[in-house]
Order: sequence, then structure tokens, then C-alpha cells
Amino acid sequence: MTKPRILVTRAVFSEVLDHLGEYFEVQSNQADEIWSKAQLVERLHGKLGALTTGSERIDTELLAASPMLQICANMAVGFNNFDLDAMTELGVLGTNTPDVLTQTTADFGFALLLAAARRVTEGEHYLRAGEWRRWRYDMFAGAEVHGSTLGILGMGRIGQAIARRGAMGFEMQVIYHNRSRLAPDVEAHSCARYVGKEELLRSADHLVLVLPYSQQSHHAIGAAELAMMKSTATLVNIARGGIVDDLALADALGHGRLAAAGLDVFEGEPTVHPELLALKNVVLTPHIASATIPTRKAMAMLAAENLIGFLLLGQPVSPLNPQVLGSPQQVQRKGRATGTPAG
Ligand code: 8YV
Repeated sequence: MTKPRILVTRAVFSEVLDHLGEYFEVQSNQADEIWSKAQLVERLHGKLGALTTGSERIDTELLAASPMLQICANMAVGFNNFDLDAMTELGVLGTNTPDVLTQTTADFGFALLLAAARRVTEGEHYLRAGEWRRWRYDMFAGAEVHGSTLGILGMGRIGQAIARRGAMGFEMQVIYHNRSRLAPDVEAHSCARYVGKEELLRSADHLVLVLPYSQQSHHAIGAAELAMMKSTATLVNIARGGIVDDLALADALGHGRLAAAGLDVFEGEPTVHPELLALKNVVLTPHIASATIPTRKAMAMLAAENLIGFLLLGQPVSPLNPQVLGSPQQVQRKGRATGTPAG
């Protein structure tokens, strides 16, 4: 019997390809070429599933041009590269990779917070430039982290993991704001207190953003919000570019209205706003919060398990739009793939 055909859009661990190869005929991209939309559509021809990353935009145009495609398994917890409404409407399942990256990403949030607040990279650049000639009492004096107030905007799994690190490891008072308040037991486990957004902005010594990107969260931190923050505060964004108005942030950092920032994500990445690049009081990293080998393997394997679970057993592990399962549009796509007309 011929195996179902799938596409893996970017380079991935060879063991993940081997695992997928047990069940599917796999077209991969180990050269890690960046395909145009037309090239992606061309390669999706005849494919039942795709292992995607945040780099591929999955929208109506692509789905309409790929009539056999039934699932896009994103190797990411975030899925703002998916037009999920269009996927649901056109009968295509989307899956993501929750849980497996929570702790690793929370670790990195803290790495950026510490590096920005304690001016780690600024000090390193100074040293490497050969400018360090003597000690001075206030040289690269930064903000206190332990015992300070940690604010978290977006209190999902990663936000909760950051909160616990702050409260238990650094004896911080943790406050959070979220679309909906956590259940009392979850809140207690996170050692965090719920506050309104304005109180969060005004009270936090360090503010970490961990909310998903959507039209509603676009520029959730803009000039007005930055103006409410303490001038001694640190802002960390490990969520998505576009949640922060990067130009307004650069202006606040450049004029001393905010002490420091740590950014792993940017509006229009991989391009970074030149005004941010010119500043010393911002730590910039290339979207690597989940980048450890064990975590990236776990993410890729979970995406693979979603493809296997759904295409072979009809049971995805972490579906984003489970209402698609068994929908007439999805049955129609299945019918096209097997050559059995639906209905
Ligand atoms: C990914 C991420 O590396 O999971 C996410 O949402 O932002 C990162 O862990 C990136 O999206 C690649 O797909």
C-alpha cells in the first residue's frame, strides 16, 4: 500500500524525518531553502499534511490551492502564522506544540530579564572593545532583580513558569494581568497576584510579555503604556513581534523613560528596527527562547506525532481547531485524497 504523502517545510532533526518516514512518503527541505508562497504551494501538491514552522503563512489562498491538504502541524506553540478561521472554514486542522517548551522558554525569559536589568551584554561589549581600564563604583550599575516586583502580561503556561521562577528563585513579588483571571488554585501555584493592566504597568520593576499575538494584542505595549512604566523598569518580550511598538520602545529607551529591554522577537523579524540596533540598553536575541536541542527535538516530535495521530488514526495530540474533525469540508478533503467523493 502506498504511504500518504506529507511535506516538511524546513530543515529538521534527521530522527524526526526517519520517524515520519515509517508512516509517510516525506518530502523534506534539509537544505533549508526559503520557499516563496508559489514554491510552497507547488510542493504541497498531492500532500495530505505539512509540518510547518512559524515562517510559513497558512492562509485561504494557500489552502484553496492545496485541495488535499488536511493538516498543518506547526513546530511552535504560537500559531499566528495560521489563519485559523480560514483553516477551520476550509476543513484543515491546525496543531501546535504546547507544554514541551514551557520550562525552556521560561528560563530564557529570565535570561533576558537578568541580562537587561544587570546590563550583562552592555558590559561585555565595553570589555571586548578594550574600554575597561579600571574599576568604578557605579560602573554598569543596573536594577535589582531579587526582591523586586515582577509583572507578567499573559499568564498561560509560560507566564506561570516565569512567575514561579521569580517568586521562588528570586523572592520577587509577582503580579500578572491576563484576559481572564486564573482559577484560585492555579493562581496560588503560580505565586502571583492578579491586577489590572494599568496597575501592572505602573507597579512592575520588570515586565515580561508572554501573551499570544493577535489583532487584539497588536501594540499592546505602545507609547501610552510605556509612559505608565517606571523609568527604572525593564521590559522583556519573548512572545511575538508586533505586541510591542518597537519604534515607541526605542524612543522610550533612548530618552531614559525606560531603563532597559530584552527582546527575542521583533516587528518584521528577522529585520530589526535600526533605532533598536543603535541602543546600548537593549539586549537583542534572534528568536531563540525555545532553542535547546532537547526542546527543539521535543517540539519537532510533537508536530510529527500530530501528523501521525491525525492522518493515521484521526486523533491529533494537540489540535487548535478540533471542530474541524469530521466536518463536511474536512471529509471532502479526505475524499479528494483517497479518490472517494464525499457525500
Ligand atoms: C519557535 C516560538 O522556535 O513556539 C513558538 O511559538 O516562538 C518558537 O519556539 C518558532 O516559532 C519557530 O516555529
